[in-house]
Formats: sequence, C-alpha cells, structure tokens
Amino acid sequence: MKSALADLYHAHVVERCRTTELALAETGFDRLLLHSGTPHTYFADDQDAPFHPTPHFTHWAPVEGPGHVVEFRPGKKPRLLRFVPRDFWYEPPHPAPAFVAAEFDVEDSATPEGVSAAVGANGARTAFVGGSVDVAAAFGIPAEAINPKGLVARLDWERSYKSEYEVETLAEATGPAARGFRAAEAAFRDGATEMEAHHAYLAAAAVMEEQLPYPTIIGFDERSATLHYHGKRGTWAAPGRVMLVDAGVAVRGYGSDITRTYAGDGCDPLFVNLITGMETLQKELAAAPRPGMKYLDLHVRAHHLIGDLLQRAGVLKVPAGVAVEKGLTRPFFPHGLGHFLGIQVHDVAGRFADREGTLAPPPSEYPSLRTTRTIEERMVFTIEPGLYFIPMLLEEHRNGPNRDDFDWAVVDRLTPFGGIRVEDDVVVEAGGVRNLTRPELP
Ligand SMILES: [Mn+2]
Repeated sequence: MKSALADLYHAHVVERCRTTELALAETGFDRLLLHSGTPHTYFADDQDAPFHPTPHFTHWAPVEGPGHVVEFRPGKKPRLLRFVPRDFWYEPPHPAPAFVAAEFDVEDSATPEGVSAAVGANGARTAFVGGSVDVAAAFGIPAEAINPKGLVARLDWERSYKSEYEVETLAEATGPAARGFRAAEAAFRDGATEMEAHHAYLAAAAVMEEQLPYPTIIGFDERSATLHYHGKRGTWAAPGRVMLVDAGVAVRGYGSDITRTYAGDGCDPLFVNLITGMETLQKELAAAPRPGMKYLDLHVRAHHLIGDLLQRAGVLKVPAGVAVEKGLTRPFFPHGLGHFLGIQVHDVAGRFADREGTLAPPPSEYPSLRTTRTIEERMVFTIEPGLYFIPMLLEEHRNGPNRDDFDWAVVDRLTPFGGIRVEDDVVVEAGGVRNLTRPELP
C-alpha cells in the first residue's frame, strides 16, 4: 500500500517533470542531467568537508551522497543513476527509500566510470546541472550546456513554488526543532553556557551538528546582537540574562529556520518589554501575507511597527512615521524581514523579476532584503523581524544630524542585553497563510 508520503512525493515528481519539460523546451534542450556533487577535500589533507548535495538534485531526489545522477527526458520515466562504491573505509550510501525508488528507473554503479557509462552518449541538447564541471566534461557535455544560465534560472524560479510534499516536509522539520528549542530554553534557565544550550538543542532534536541545515546561532546578552554569531562560548563569569536561539532541523534535504529570544533572571524590565513587543508584532506580520502583496511592503510595515515599539520604549523620541522616513529604524533592524525557505535556508529566486532570472534588487535603503517578489500561493518564507543594539551601527547616529531623536541614556542601558529576533516559517495559501512553526512552538 502506498503511504501518504509516497502519494505526495509522486505528485511532486509529476510536477517536476511538467515544469522541467517546459524549462528545457524554452532553452533548447531535450535532456537534463542533475548531478548530486563531488566531495570537497581540504587542501593537502585526506579529509572531506561535510557533503551538501546539489540543491537541484535534492529537488528531484532526497538521496544522500555524492556522484549520483538524475536524468530527465520529456515523456520518459526519470532515471536515478546511483554511485554506490564498494568501500570498507566508509559506510556506503543506503538504498534509495522505497517512495523515491518507485518514481525512477534506478541503476547502481560501483565506480564513477560505471555511472558515466549508464549516463551514455551525449549530444549538444543535453544540459548538465551541478557543481562538478570535471564530471560534466567526463560525461561529454559541451561547456555551454553546463549550468546554462537560462535553464538554471527557470529551475530556480520553479523552486519558489513549493509542492504539497515540500510543504509537509518543511512542516515535519519543525517538530524536532521545537523540541530542541524547549531543551535549550530549559538549559538557559538552569544557568547553562551557550555551548551547553547548543548541546541541549542537538540532543533534544536528535541530530548531529553536521546534519543541521545551518550552524545554530545561540547568543547570550550582547552576543545576541551579532546577527550570525557562531562562537557559542563554553565559559563565562555569570549566567546569561538574554538568550537568542536561531536554529533548524533538516528533513529530506529541507530545513526549518526558527528564532526565539528569551529573557532570564536579571534582564532589564525595559528589554523584557521589547521582547514581548517584538513577539506581538512578529505574530501580526506572520499572519499578514496574502497573495498579491509585495514582500517589500511587509518589510516596510515591520520598520513602522519596530519604530512604534522603539518610541513607546523611549529609545526613539519621534513617531514611527518620522523615524522610518529619516532611516532611524535601520540601525536597529539592519536585515530583511525574511527570505524564501526550502532546500537552501536562504532559498533561491527571492530577488527574481521573472522566470528568465532578471534580477529585481531591493531598494537602496534596504540592501539586505533577500525577497523582492510579489507574494503568491505556495511560496514558503520566513518572517523574522529583529531589534538589536549594535554599537557599530548606532555610532554614526550618536554623532549625526538626528542625534536628538534618540535617547542615548536608554540606548546605553539596553545595549548590554544585545538583540531580539523572532522567526517563523510560513506558507502562503489561497485564503491566507499557514504558520508552520507556531503549532509546534507557540
Ligand atoms: Mn532566517
């Protein structure tokens, strides 16, 4: 009997066949080879970096390991050509799961030459997508057919629209992450270090560090204001008063991306108010997306809400409208409201204007915004407003023409507590939006 997962995955592969057939026709190809990748060996060493498969390969087949090929030809059953070395040093890849194998003609080879032979002869109308140019050359692919720009843009574009299989996979990646967050919070409240909170997260999520979709960010106090803080200190003098955790879990190659900020004993009540205020405005923003809206408009709305919160807290002395107009919320919220989420944590095509890959860059006042798209059904993105006290960014305002719009005594009082970020993953549906994170982690 077929499982629900097998049915969803079948529909996903049918959709891949349909969109890829169109993309190939538009770009003059009639066969596509997706290569899972080659391990990266560190220079002058015999050790490899953790292996990350080519995302376009994962889009078709959640099969781990290097050297595999998915072959698609319109009208034909796709083939999965697996590289399964006879090896006693390392564990060979597991067989493809039954729900995957059912969608492909699967052929295993013990050597790269065997995979190459299974790929067979190539004409000019075969395209190769993957990072291993040497492998493509060994397959006989001409240079202009290796990662052709127009084709890759179209494949990226289609990844903006998640199938039901992908949405359910991302939802599945939330449960273990939520268990990790609860354990990290408990460790924090018990006086753990950043490193101990990180280990509590890994243990509760039941993952190894290298399986994470991205390195966990666990920062206490002022370190929570370093946007991608990876230090995870193992010692310090006193317990943390604020903890920011930004972490996810990967399932079948798709990762969740969640952030929570916790106040502990000794946190300034004004900073606690800011955390509560950020949670309230984040929930409002996460419920707001509708098909037809521009993501940029949500981002600007976030700046107004944060400006309002900063005025109520006494950090800014001007109303939100004035603060946004003068760019005074930007040092506190220097990143974008969110990004596409999928196989890549910062998923592709967020700044595409069309399926040909024309870029739609963000406006100059918001250079870090990763999503400039009009919101459509089946898009999955994060909603992650932030509010930080980053001395480097505040410096120019402290001595600038707008210095009197800030209460610098309040800024200095709150700076030791670092920053706040609250992040959920949402999928856009016809009637509104479904929050994938909150059901597991309110
Ligand atoms: Mn994120």
